[in-house]
Amino acid sequence: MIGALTGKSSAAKGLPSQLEGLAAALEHAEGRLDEQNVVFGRHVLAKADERLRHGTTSTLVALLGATGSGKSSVTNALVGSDVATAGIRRPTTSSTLSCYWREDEAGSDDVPGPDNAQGLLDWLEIKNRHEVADKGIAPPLSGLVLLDVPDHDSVAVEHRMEMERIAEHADLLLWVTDAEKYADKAMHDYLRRLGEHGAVTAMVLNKADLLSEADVKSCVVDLKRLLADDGLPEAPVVAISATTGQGVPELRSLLAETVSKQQATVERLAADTRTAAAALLDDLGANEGSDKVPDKVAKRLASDLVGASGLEAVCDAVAAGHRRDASSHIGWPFTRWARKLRPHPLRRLHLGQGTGGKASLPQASGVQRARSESAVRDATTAVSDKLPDPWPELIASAATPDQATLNNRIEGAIAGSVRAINTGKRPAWWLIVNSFQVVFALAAIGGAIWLALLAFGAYLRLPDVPTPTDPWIDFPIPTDLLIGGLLAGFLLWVLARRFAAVGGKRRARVVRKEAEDLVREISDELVIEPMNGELGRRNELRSALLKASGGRG
Ligand SMILES: Nc1nc2c(ncn2[C@@H]2O[C@H](COP(=O)(O)OP(=O)(O)O)[C@@H](O)[C@H]2O)c(=O)[nH]1
Ligand SMILES: [Mg+2]
Repeated sequence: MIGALTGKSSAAKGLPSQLEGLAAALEHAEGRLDEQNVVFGRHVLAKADERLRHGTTSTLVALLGATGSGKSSVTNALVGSDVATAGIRRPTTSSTLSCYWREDEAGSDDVPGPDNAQGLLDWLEIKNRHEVADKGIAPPLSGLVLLDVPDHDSVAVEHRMEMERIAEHADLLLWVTDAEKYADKAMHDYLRRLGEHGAVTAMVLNKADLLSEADVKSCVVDLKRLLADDGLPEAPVVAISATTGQGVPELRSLLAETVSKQQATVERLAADTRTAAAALLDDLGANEGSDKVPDKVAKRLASDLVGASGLEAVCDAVAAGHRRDASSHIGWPFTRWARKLRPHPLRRLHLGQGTGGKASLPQASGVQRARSESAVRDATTAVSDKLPDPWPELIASAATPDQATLNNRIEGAIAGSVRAINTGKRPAWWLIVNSFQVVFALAAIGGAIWLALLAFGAYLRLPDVPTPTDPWIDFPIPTDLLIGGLLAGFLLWVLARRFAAVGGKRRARVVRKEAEDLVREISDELVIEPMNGELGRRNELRSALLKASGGRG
């Protein structure tokens, strides 16, 4: 039973790592988890820091319990003289009485001196101090700082506040109760909140002299059952009588062992850290969802954003623009001028060569905005809908970019892809085709002029000038030149147009691919990465809190 108080020393060894975990968790918990739990966590860290500064050679043992349970009498029984005023109907003071056991005269260097206790009592601002020398009584209690605390059930608020304050800072909580009060609801409510503190909670069933031995036993069994219900099955119960001294040596042994092992301080702080971590882990919610946005969500978002961006229309304009450029450079020379009357497809989108400035893509409108907004929302929902609050909201707010920025960046990327391919450099084969077109056109014009001269000569009734004919079909050469030039130019254009259409499609593909890649980059940067950041923080929070729980979370 006595060993139960120090049975978790291995967990206590992990306190520095637990505190590290809690500190790391609190860095991310701010604004993400319940504010009250965050405040509590900070409070635990600060308390641990201050408490550990005083070392663990002294152990603070708080006597807690209802009025008249015998806290003062137990204090006196342990001290061996009446240092505390005991009496039933007495409004106890709101202050705490402290008794600290002086170092053994034969003690070695590692036996704590009164300075350590004084430092702790200064920290707790306890003025009422009583120094105890119990030389000769075994086992020695050197290092024990016993605190007779105001009643747990006091009607005076300041008493209860003092009791809470001491209970919070003590290393070991030694509850004093008796056969009448051990089932007291207020006490068990309090104990239940300290479910992690079994290793630093002990129970004194006082006034055993008023009961038969059998009743004492059954009271102890019943109290243990209640403690187990409170979540403290390991808390030991010692039956004593402060009046007759029965059981006091056992209580002394329990305290002596606790003090000499010097574990209660770290056990207490470890239990507080676990309590704080458990509350924060509870806020964090179940371990659902992954730590990264799935690739398929990122892909889908990019493709939805592409869909909303009007890229399809731009690609069509790129292809049409190329065909149009081809017709004005290698088209049939006699109809080139007519094509120039229609506006260039890319210029209409402000994407033409040398148009610079802001592109105005089709659908750069409320429709586009709504579509891209809903694409972003779909992505955040896909990632966070299984997560508990507040994560869906946190992820949505981290991952929802300024819509104007998102749309402008996407438009800029598309315009950039178009301009990159639309450099104004013409394909080399155009030059060759165009030279042929010039030759064919000149031939046709030459033939026409020749025929016109012949016709004019005939009109003036000039003698016939022999017109040479070709050796193949025996046509007059000027007729060959006119018809052949026109026909060849036209057929060349029909052929070249097919190649230009293929070129236009290829250019549209290049633009589409490049713009899609850029949109994916933009959506990764503005939406996916912020979501990954938030999911990562949630994971870091979880592992930090598990560390703070000492692996017991
Ligand atoms: N019979 C008996 N009476 C006790 C015992 N311990 C305390 N008392 C009495 O219970 C009353 C309240 O004790 P006190 O120490 O003042 O309780 P506190 O209010 O918890 O400090 C006093 O009248 C004590 O004499 C005990 O072990 N046996
Ligand atoms: Mg008292």
